[in-house]
Amino acid sequence: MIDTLNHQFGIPGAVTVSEGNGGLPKVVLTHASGSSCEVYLHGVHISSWKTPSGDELFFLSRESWWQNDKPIRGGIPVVFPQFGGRGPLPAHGFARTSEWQLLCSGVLDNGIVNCDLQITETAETLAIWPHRFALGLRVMLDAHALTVGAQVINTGEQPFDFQIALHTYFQVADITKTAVAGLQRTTYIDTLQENARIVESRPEIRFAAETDSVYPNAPDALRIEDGGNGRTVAIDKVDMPDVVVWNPWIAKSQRMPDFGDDEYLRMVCVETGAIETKPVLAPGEKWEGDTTFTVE
Ligand code: TA6
Repeated sequence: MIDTLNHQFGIPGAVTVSEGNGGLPKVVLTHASGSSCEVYLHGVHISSWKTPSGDELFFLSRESWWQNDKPIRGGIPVVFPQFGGRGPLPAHGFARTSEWQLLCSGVLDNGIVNCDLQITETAETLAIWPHRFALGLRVMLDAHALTVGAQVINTGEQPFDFQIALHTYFQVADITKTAVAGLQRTTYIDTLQENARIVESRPEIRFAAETDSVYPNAPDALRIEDGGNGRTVAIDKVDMPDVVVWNPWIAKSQRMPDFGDDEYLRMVCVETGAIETKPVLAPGEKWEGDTTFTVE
């Protein structure tokens, strides 16, 4: 299969399809600057995003599973059609454990390297979520930026609502020297305090305990200050109203079998999507949203 995909979608020096961890197929995008990213067909999981000098910007657990019925721990798990345990489906829905189809790859005139992937309903998804849909993801790699665009189309006969998120794990040198900026004055839901609604008073969110906060209708421009690496990642979202900030800290890290006990020290999740405000699609309607990550 990999040779066939490479023949169909490979572009010398820009796009290759190869065997990744666990024998799972992955698409590797390489920009002329030297930046790169890796997208597993399993869960359309972007597992790596590197700067032109080869610095890894995404966190990937050393304990991650690499098997078809489990999500990959790190990078960008795609959450759809349910966020967390907010419904009857498996946590975070089925998109991140589905096998995605590679639709196209290319290099734009401006040098951006891109690929499009998609999943549609299957007998398995219809059995737990009775809706026909097309969920597309477009990955666009530039020298210092990565844009991930999501698209949901209702291809059935009945309206449906859904939740969707890019559950992005960022690698940081030291969580105690890391801050998330841009959420001040936003009211957030603290899932660790019985979903208390609290106005964010901090210009910079810092970490000294488990953090699991949902910011509905958050500002579209955020920043992760990775003080330990002397690096900033800017996050710019369009039509993804909500943000989640998460670090499992010590106890939860110890409860996650696919996450090292000490790995909370080197990661932070800043997630973008539509969670609190569920989009509703009538038959034939389309939802689109995207997030751009820029390393500075
Ligand atoms: O986005 C935060 C969160 O909902 C946390 O509550 C935690 O459960 C995390 O997602 C990871 O969920 P997972 O199902 O991937 O272990």
